[in-house]
Amino acid sequence: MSKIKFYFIFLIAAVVLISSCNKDDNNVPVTPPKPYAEQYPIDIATIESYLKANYITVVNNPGAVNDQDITIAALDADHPTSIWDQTVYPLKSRNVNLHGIVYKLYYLILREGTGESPCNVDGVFTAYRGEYLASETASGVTTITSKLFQEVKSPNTIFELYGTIRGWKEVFPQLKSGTSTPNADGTVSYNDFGAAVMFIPSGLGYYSKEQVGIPAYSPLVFNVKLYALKRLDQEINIINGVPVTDPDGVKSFQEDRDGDGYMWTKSELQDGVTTNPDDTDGDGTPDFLDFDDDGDNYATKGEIKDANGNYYLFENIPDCSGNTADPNRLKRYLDKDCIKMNQ
Ligand SMILES: [Ca+2]
Ligand SMILES: [Ca+2]
Ligand SMILES: [Ca+2]
Ligand SMILES: [Ca+2]
Repeated sequence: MSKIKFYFIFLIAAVVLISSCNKDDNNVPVTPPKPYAEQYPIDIATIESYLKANYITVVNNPGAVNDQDITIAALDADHPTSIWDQTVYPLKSRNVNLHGIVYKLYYLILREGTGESPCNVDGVFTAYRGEYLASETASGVTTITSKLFQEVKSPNTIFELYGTIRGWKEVFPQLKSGTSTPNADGTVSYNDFGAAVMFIPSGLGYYSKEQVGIPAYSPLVFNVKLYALKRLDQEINIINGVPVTDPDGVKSFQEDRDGDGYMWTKSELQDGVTTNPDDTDGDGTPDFLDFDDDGDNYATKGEIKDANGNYYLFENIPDCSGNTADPNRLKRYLDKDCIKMNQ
C-alpha cells in the first residue's frame, strides 16, 4: 500500500476519534478550547510565581526507592531561598515555538544520570510523581498550590515517549538512564539515574482535555527518575486495512538524522520549521515512522539485508557501492538512486 493511502487512513481515524470525543448526547453546544495565546500568559505567570514562592529539598539516598524524591514547600525563615534563586540544581528552560507562541518550559536537573539518553520517541522506564498547579485566592491574596494526581514509585511499564505529552518529549532526552542491581528479595535497586522536575505549561500538557484528577488548563509539575530506557522501532503499516506495527529493522534513535535527540511528526514541528531534518525523502513522514525512508518504493527492511537475507548490523549497512568503511557514507536505504535488494 502506498504511503499516501496510509496517511489518509490515519487522518480519517483521527478525525472520527476527535469528533466522537466531542459528541454530546444532550446536544449542548461544546465550548471550543480557549485560544492558546490567552492561556499561556496565565500558565507561565503561575509557574514562575510557584518557582519564586517555594523551596525544594531533594532526598539523596542511593539505591533506595526514595532516592531523588523531592519536597516543594513555601518559603519560610528557615528556608529563604526559592527554587528560582537556588543554584544547587540548575534551573534550565527550553523554548518551544508552537501554537503561534513561544512556550518556556522550565525544568530542574536534580542529577543528570550516567547511562544513555533516550531520544524523544524511545521507551522510558520511569518512577514519577505528577502534580498540577492551582491558583487559590483567599482574602485578596492569591497563592499557587500543587495538587498530587499520580505517583508511581515502583514502575512496571515502559512509556513510549512518542505517545506522551509534549513536556515529557522535550525534557526526557536531557536525562541519562542509570544502573540496575537485582536484590535477593526479587526487587531491583536503581542507582545513578537521571532525575528532573518539569514545570509544564498546559499547552505542552493536556491543555483543554480534562484528565482523571487533573482539571482542564492545568500547568503540570512532574518529578521524574529515568531508571532505564528501551530503544524502539516504530513503523506502522496498513495490512488488509488494519494498522499493524511493522518495524523496518532500524531502531528509531538511529533514524534521528541530525542527531539532536529529537524527531517530530509534521504537526509537531516548531512553528516556522518547514523542512523536517529527520524526513529523508521529504514526504511528511519522518524516518522513524516511514517504512520506505528514501522514497524509492523499496521498503527499508529489504534494503538493509545482505545477499543471504540476513540483516546487516546497523553500523555495517553499506552504501550503494558496497562501501562499509566510510563513517560518512550514505547508507543505501537512504539513497533513492540506489535500488539494490538483498544483493
Ligand atoms: Ca525504524
Ligand atoms: Ca532530530
Ligand atoms: Ca519520509
Ligand atoms: Ca527505500
